[in-house]
Amino acid sequence: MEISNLPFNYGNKQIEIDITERMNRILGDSDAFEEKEIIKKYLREISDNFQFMVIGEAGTGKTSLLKALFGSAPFLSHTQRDEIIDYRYGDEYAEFQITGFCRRIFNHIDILKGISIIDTFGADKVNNPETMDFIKENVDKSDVLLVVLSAQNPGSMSVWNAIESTDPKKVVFIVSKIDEVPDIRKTEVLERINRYMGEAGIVAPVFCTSIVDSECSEIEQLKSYIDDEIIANNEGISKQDSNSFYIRKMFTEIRQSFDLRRSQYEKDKLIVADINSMIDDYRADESVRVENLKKEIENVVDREIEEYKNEIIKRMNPKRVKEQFPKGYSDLMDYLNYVNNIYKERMSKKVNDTVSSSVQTLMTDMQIILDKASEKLSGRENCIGIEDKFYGTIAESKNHIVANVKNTIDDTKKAYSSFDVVTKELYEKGMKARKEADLVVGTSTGLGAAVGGAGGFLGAGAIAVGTEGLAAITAGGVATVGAGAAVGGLIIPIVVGAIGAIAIAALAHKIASACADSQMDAKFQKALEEFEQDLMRIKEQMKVELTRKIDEIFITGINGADRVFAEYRISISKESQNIPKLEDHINEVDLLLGQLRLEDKSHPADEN
Ligand SMILES: Nc1nc2c(ncn2[C@@H]2O[C@H](COP(=O)(O)OP(=O)(O)O)[C@@H](O)[C@H]2O)c(=O)[nH]1
Ligand SMILES: [Mg+2]
Repeated sequence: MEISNLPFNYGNKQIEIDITERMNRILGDSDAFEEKEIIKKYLREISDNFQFMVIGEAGTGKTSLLKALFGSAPFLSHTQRDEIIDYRYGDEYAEFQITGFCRRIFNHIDILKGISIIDTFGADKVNNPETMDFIKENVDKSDVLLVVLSAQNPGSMSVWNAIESTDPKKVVFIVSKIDEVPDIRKTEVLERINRYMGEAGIVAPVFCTSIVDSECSEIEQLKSYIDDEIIANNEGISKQDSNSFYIRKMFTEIRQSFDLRRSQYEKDKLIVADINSMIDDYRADESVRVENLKKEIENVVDREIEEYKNEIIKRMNPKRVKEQFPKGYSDLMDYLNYVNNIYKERMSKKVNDTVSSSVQTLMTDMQIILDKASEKLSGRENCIGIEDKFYGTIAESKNHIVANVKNTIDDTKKAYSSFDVVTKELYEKGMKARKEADLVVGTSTGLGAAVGGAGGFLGAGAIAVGTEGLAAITAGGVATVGAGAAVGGLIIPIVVGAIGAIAIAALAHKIASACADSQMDAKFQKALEEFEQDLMRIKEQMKVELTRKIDEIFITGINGADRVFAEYRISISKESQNIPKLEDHINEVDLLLGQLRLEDKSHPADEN
């Protein structure tokens, strides 16, 4: 709403409410404690509405006068007899019963912003002291008091009583329905009013108005008087004008700080975008590499299982079995477990070597990204000083986040390189320990007997690096969560699915019983075929399990590295929401300040 369209010059008041509310929001996340308090105080002061009030006897044209002054929109003409209505601005229409005789009506009409218009019923109809007190209270409170007198009874006791002790500077008299009064009477009425004013000690102008005369010049004069003499000299409004001088000063300061904050945000946004795109590219490359790795692992499994199968089948010649395993089932079982064990180790090593060489590549690439990111963060310019009155704390917290991310990057890089060493060590240590265990058990109970039990199937355990690896690394000085998360993902043990245990037991059993059978050859053949089928099924399961695990390792690994930047990203993303909102408020305040009419009053702004 253009303030030039307002019926009176209280527009500054509306603008100042808008400015103060926006300044309150602008200061919201700033450090400026003192400024926040000042603005809150202004808000409290300004929320007192600038009050217009009309009083007079019933039927004298009070409501009609309000309509003539403000436009007809909100005013109810035929209200209940004894009712006072307080018209105000609201986001939507609403009504509240303030007392038994006063209703407050909120309308979503711009001209009502910041003001209150009180329309009263006839003062001559007031029949209880409570209502009169309420009227008098509001007469005192009002900033513009319109006293409507009829030509018939300009000396109305009830009206003059109600205004007797009020400040005359805000009072204006209106003789209504002047069109119905002959000219000779008019002079007499004015004389009488002057006399009453003298008696009441009030000096105020009198306007004779008619709402039926569309060109009534006295209505225009009345409006000018209200503007130029009453509103212009209103204390509250002058006070706000001086408040707005301070707001203007505050605004200039915060706008400078905000400009720095925005530049900082723009710079951070670029850094985040660069880091994100590096990681996105990396993810894309990585997914190709992971697919290849999975194929490679599948090939390893295919080849190893094929050789394992051939190794066993080659030996399972009916005649040789009898010679080589004279003790039958238990001998055969020991042998099968022995072969199984060898292949288990072999396959574990191959799978592990293949995966770990890929993990090395992953880490090398990740280190390059982390280096680049770190370089970008080191080159990050600090736009806002931590001593900034408004945004020092924000600057400090952002610097802290950046430093934190850089530290995490360093730790993660360290963890990556120590992972390189630890992996190999643990792998070898793990393998050695397992061999020794097998050997101890093997010598005491016959070759492979122990591994023929629950643990005796190919790849039962974790390959090389188990949870031990994670412990070793996290204990090895990786202080931050980010690093742990990044590296931890790479150390998830690969569990190769169980193969062979059941198949071997079945094979040994079938072959042992076939040896004692007349149809030995045929049974042998059938047992081998079934063994082969079991192996094929197990092989497929193993491939599924391994590829799933590989996905898991790499996804966790990348996500872990990605998380290193999370805090920084989140802070920039929050800022991406704050900046435009603040910018909007700042532009609005700028515009509103330009609309303030301060030219014809003296206030501190003039002194500068
Ligand atoms: N002729 C004439 N009638 C008026 C004028 N002002 C108000 N009226 C009429 O006087 C009656 C009472 O007016 P209203 O504004 O409701 O009076 P209120 O009771 O003081 O609010 C209505 O019929 C109006 O049309 C005026 O200036 N000239
Ligand atoms: Mg009325």
